[in-house]
Amino acid sequence: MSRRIRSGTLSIHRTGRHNITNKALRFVVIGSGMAGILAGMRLREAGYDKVTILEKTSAVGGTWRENRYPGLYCDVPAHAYTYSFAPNPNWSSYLAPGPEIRRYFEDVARRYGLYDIIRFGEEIAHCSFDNARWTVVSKTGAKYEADVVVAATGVLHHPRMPDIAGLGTFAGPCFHSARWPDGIQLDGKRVGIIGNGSTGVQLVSALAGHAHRVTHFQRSPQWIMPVENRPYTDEERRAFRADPALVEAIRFDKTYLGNVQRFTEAISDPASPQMAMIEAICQEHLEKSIADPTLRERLRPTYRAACKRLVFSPDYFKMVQRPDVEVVTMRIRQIEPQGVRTIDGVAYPLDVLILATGFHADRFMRPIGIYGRGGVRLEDVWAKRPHAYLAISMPEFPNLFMLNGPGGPVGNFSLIDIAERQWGYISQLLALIDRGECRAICPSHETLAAYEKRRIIAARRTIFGSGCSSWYLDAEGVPNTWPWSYDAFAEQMAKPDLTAFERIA
Ligand code: NA7
Repeated sequence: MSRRIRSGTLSIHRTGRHNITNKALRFVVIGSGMAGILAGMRLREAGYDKVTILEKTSAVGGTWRENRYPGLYCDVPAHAYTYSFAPNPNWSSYLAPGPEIRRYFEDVARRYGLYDIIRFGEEIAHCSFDNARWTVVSKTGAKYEADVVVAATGVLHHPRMPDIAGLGTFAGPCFHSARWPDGIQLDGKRVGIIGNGSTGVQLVSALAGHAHRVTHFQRSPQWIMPVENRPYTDEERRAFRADPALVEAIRFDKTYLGNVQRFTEAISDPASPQMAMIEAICQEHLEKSIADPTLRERLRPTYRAACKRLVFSPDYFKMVQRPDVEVVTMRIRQIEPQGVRTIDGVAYPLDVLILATGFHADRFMRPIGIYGRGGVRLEDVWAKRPHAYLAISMPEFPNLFMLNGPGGPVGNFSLIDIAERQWGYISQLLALIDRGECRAICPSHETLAAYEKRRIIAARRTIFGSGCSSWYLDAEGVPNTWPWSYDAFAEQMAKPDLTAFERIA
């Protein structure tokens, strides 16, 4: 992508610290997941004391609060999926389990005093911009006034229920993976899992050997990237606590960072040697791991590796070869009271049915009604596709900034790092408002139009656009992702091009 950094840009460290001059600025942060905690912490750290975080549920943690299924872990190394300002020497393993990550976010929120500024049970109904300020109204009827709104609402939080005939007729427990029922007992049960994204694959690994039988229904096979996971020993953790440099060494491990770089370069150039390497690893993993040639062919995707988000697993291929695990690749015809029937007429009797069928990734902060300058509705602006300048801001929605917004980098790397870099960018815009150079700021229409045009052209050429279905794609089949390299992203986030913005006095 072209460099659009010009003179007149501000220089600031990407942590987003600046010397504030206007403590009166009021902030509302929507959401207390990873990104909301980051924003809240950074704002408090900067010295703002009128910061409110609004959270629709009763706990922090976002996706790590919503997802509680057995076997949940983050496929980004734990020490890399950690805030730069809050290293955690106590991670139990190279890839951290979900509940531990949730506790980490709770702990960070506590350590930084964020519980004092979080209002739980406040689901936002609408936000409107008028007279250079935002009015945020929650479903409880509470009203918050803010100069700046930060939307930290996450991406994967609206469960996608599959459109399968008879779904409501199943006699046993049937639920989406992100709606795990308290206390459900699966040991000794016949468990069906529909969907083989990261969630379905993790579930199979966790339930195999505990359930009486696991039946994994796969509409399209997945490329599996092998990954090693291992627990850290007490001794290692003691060493991490004693010497932070050891944690840094893992966080900035050359192999890991090299993988991230290789991955993002591969995404943006499917013909690259980097992509060939990723494909070779996945293919070799399939060839070498699955002994039965028939099963191997059934597990072989017909699209390119990394077209869908790569599934990382240390043991999925081992698990599917167990006698008590069955992979069903025949299409599902219907769900019946006793189980699932495929189009060849075969019935699979089940006690429990888990829908690991993903999320509506295009919702972002919706269904919140967001009304910008002159009453412009976000819903209308995003009618074709959700979009934003550099994934952060939009014309007519001044002082509304998104973390992990549409078109941002998503993939097999740390979203915490992405959000921190985005915050570094946003904080430079805030510095202008803070110093009174303007009351509000948003990109111009020309800026966004030119940016989106370039982004869409590049996005179609990425591996995500190479011919498969996935949650990366928008309604027109365009990957709604950052289509350039990681370095290009880092460079863009380092300094805003202020000529791209309209300043409102
Ligand atoms: P994903 O990656 O969106 O996977 C959803 C899976 O569900 C995928 O295998 C789909 O098959 C399958 N699916 C969806 N609808 C149906 C129907 N109707 N019938 C059969 N199969 C269906 O969601 P995950 O929760 O696994 O992971 C989401 C992200 O969370 C992941 O990428 C990480 O970033 C963390 P398809 O491939 O469409 O044929």
